[in-house]
Amino acid sequence: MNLHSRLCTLAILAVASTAFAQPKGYNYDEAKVPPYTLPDPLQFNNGEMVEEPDQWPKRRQEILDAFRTDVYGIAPGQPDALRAEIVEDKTTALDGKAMRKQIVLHLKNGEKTHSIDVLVYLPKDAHGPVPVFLTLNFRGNHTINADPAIRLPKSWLPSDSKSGVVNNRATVKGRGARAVRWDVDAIIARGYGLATVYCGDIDPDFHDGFKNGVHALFPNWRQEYGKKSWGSVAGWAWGLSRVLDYFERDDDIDASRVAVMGHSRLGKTSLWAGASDPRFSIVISNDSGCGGAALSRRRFGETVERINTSFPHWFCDTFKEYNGNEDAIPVDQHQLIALIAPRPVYIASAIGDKWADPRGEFLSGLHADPVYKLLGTPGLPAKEWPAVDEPVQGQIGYHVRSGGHDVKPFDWNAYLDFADKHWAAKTSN
Ligand code: GTR
Repeated sequence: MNLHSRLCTLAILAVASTAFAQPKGYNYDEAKVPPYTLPDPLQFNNGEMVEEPDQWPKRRQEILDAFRTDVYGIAPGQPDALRAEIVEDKTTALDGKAMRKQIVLHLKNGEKTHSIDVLVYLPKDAHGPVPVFLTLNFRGNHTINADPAIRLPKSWLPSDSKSGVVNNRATVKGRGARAVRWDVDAIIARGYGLATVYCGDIDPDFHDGFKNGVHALFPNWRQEYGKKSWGSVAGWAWGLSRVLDYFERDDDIDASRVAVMGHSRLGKTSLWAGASDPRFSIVISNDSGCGGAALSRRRFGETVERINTSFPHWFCDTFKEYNGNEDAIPVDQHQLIALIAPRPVYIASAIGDKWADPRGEFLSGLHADPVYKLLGTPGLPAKEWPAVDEPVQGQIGYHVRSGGHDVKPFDWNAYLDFADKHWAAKTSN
């Protein structure tokens, strides 16, 4: 095991052991949340207020710029070239219920190249372009379903014997290892597609000084932007946007109806992807926690200092300046939700996942609601934290599920209901 894998394993063990008990030095007591004042999403940096919807784009840009420079880091635009190699085109799969497509996206910038494997399932009887859930996975496309035809990733994987990883490489033993989190049958049965990419195919999840993965396509970027340069979350989000670039050219996929969904660190990523790329039609974060939907100023569960220490590569280096000083961050995470407005956004929590601060995740939605209302949408149809297992679904959706840090059929069912509601409304427009 190399040093990186060992550090990752230690970090994972540390978090696993704290999933249900209050870790030393971290607050799980609501009464001990310190008083805090959130920055107002509707107040310009010069103190003036946004009064009318047409003033929002200007204020939105201020918030977006702050997240770029102080939280996730500044990412480049499109690379010079993106070529799609269709490795498999609509082969019958999943007992005849679906068609499988596998695509390798070849990215080129200057002399640098990088490739990303995309797996897509579409409903068998689809006529015309299909709306799709696009989501990153933690351990390789082949882990989301036991389907033996899914290509194994060639890129680095963190040590994980349960997912069949040997010497940081995927093996066939990993097939279907994480299928329990992927309700592919339910997605297909509702007439939607599922597309997935292994996050490490975009950027390996360890700290190498922001050099490998898609960062390598832009070798001078870090020199130019320094501590404001993109971290891994921004790299993963950038990769999702490139997949969307490809979807815009694929006649089987309705690129105007793509829901970006992610769990945990990949839920932080789906929020940033949706905030930074307005082409995503619906944005879904599952148990995203600190640096995702949870308010940083509450300092409940995982804190800014802790996340920046355990995972120094996820955010930009500027974010580290707010370790132990959350009140000084120019933004808080409710403004990340507001950046997605007026598009539908769904925030999901789990009651046992205290590390991710479920109440703080709800409060982000609540404090983004004024922006959604200003823009003429119903916003979040709840003023109080909803009861466990009772989803509320307006333009902002929310639920707190029973159980712990995970993705369950309950979560998928809520996302599918949310998509039905919003995409059906769109079709009838
Ligand atoms: C934990 C981290 C969380 C969450 C989680 C995950 O170690 O503290 O912020 O992102 O990892 O991604 O599984």
